[in-house]
Parts: sequence; structure tokens; C-alpha cells
Amino acid sequence: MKILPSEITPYKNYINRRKFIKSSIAAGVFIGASTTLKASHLAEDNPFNSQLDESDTLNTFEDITTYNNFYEFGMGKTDPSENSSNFNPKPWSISLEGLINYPQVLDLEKILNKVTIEDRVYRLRCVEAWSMVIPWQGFPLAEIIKIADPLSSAKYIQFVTVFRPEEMPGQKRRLLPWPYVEGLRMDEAMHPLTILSTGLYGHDLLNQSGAPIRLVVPWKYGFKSIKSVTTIKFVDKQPDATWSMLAPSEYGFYSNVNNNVDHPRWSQGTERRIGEFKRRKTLMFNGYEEEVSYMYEGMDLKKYY
Ligand SMILES: Nc1nc2c(c(=O)[nH]1)N[C@H]1C(S)=C(S)[C@@H](COP(=O)(O)O)O[C@H]1N2
Ligand SMILES: [Mo]
Repeated sequence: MKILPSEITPYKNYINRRKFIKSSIAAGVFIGASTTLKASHLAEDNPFNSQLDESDTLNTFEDITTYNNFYEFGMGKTDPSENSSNFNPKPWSISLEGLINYPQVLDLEKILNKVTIEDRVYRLRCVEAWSMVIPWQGFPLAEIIKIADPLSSAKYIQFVTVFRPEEMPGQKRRLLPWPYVEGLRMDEAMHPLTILSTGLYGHDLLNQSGAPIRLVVPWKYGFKSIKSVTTIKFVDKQPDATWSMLAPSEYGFYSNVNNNVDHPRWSQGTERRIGEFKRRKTLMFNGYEEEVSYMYEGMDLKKYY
């Protein structure tokens, strides 16, 4: 798909614009004029983003929207941007199901009226050992969980991607068992770092990025960040997740970024940042260790990979 220049906010303008927007963003990340993010430029009341390395640089809008994994549109990295123009993400609704007090189908518009969109600059680390730094717009998943009001028996959440083979050519082939599904433990789902994203670089998500709404869990391998979510189901047992179902010895349910636990076929010790040539050392929990490691205390992360 061709992106019309008029449709996107060029990332340099985005950064300048963000510099001048203040009160409208509740926990907005303050981004300096340069594209290099320095900890000192980040809002003090947003401790989650202060993990950004001095050496982290935002990936360009171009990189973020033309190098994707979204098998519903094909297996190649440029397939999602090339094959997703027939996907229509509007209107959209999300079905809240399972062990909750308020099962309902919610229009996305209604959801967006109830939440505050925040800026969250996160690293995304793919299990294939490449990574990006992405300025997302979104809101904590916890806000949807509050609306659903889970019963105490709800221990996990399963997420389901829309199934529309007429609009998603990859779904006409058996590349994966469709629809794509993913899951989180309830504490992971409630964690303030976990967001549902509706945009990046100040622009609504393009189809290839998971329009109109996708999960982002920055301390886990990219495949946990399921795209184009239509169903959020609260369950009492660890739910199926597409990649761990397909190849349980390669992809675990937790899939926390862990430089000490290699993929059976390659090392997870280093990664290639898209747009760079040198390899970087992969950080434990993708650099979010301080915020998230407490959830895995006492767990053998080699067993629960
Ligand atoms: N529905 C769906 N969600 C998905 C995928 C997919 O194939 N289908 N790929 C995952 C993988 S492997 C990664 S690395 C991220 C990539 O997100 P990005 O294209 O925004 O970088 O999306 C994840 N979410
Ligand atoms: Mo991935």
C-alpha cells in the first residue's frame, strides 16, 4: 500500500509538535528536539519510560511501517505494508467475554471516550533478534480490565485478532492457525507498562501496524503484541497463544525477553536495531527489568520461557 504523504505526520514534525503540547497528555513523554532520547528529557512522573538508554534513537515512521510481522497479510517483512490496503478497520468493536461482571461488545469510539491517550516510547524486540524504538499512542490495558470488572476466578486474559480472510489475504492460506491468539497472566495484563495502542508518531495505526488497536507488551518478544484485537476473554487457565501452540519448544507462553535463554535455533544475547549495522546487547526484560521482574520472582525463567 502507498502511504500518502498527507496522511502521515512526518516524524520530525511529530517530535516538534510534541514539544509544544503539554497539558493534553496525561503522562506524556517529553521528547527533546533531537531524535535521540535522553533520560533527562523524559517526564519525571513517567518512571516507566526513564529506562530508555541514552543511545536509543526513535526508528523512523518509514521503518516502523514497512518492516512488519503480520502474517494475516503474508510472511515477508514488506507484505503487511503492501497487502493490507483492503483491510477496513472502521468501524471497530471489541468484545469483552468470559469471567467478568460486565460482558459486552464495546465500540472503539466509546472506549476512546473513556480513556486518556498517552505517549509511550517503547523498545520492541522481535524474537527473530531485531528491534525498534517506537513512539506509541495508547492507554493502559488496565483501563479496559476495569470496565470488564473481572471475577476473582479470572487469572489470565486471551486476546483474539479479527478473522477476515476477504480482507486479509494471508488468512486464505494456512500460514498459521487462524485467528491469531495471544495471552497474558492477569498481573501482566494489569501492569502499567502494558498498553493498547491506537497510534504511533501521532497518527492512527496504519493497517500493517495492527489498526485500529493492538496490544504492546514491551518486555516480551514482539509476537505477544497481538494486532487488530477484536476479543478480550477472561479465563481461569493459561490460554492458547499462537506461536507457543505451534512450536512449544521454541516459543513459551511467557516469552519475556531474556538474553540468558537462547532460542533453540539462535542466540537471544544480541539484536540488530533496524536502521543500524552493529549489533546491540539484548537487555534482560528488554530493559524493563526494574519495572517488571517482581512478577517473576521465584520462577525458573529457563522453564517458564
Ligand atoms: N495478529 C497478529 N499479530 C501479530 C503478529 C501477527 O503475525 N499477527 N506478529 C507479531 C510479531 S512476531 C511481532 S514482532 C509484532 C510486530 O509488530 P510491528 O509490525 O508493529 O513491529 O507483531 C506481533 N503481532
Ligand atoms: Mo516477532
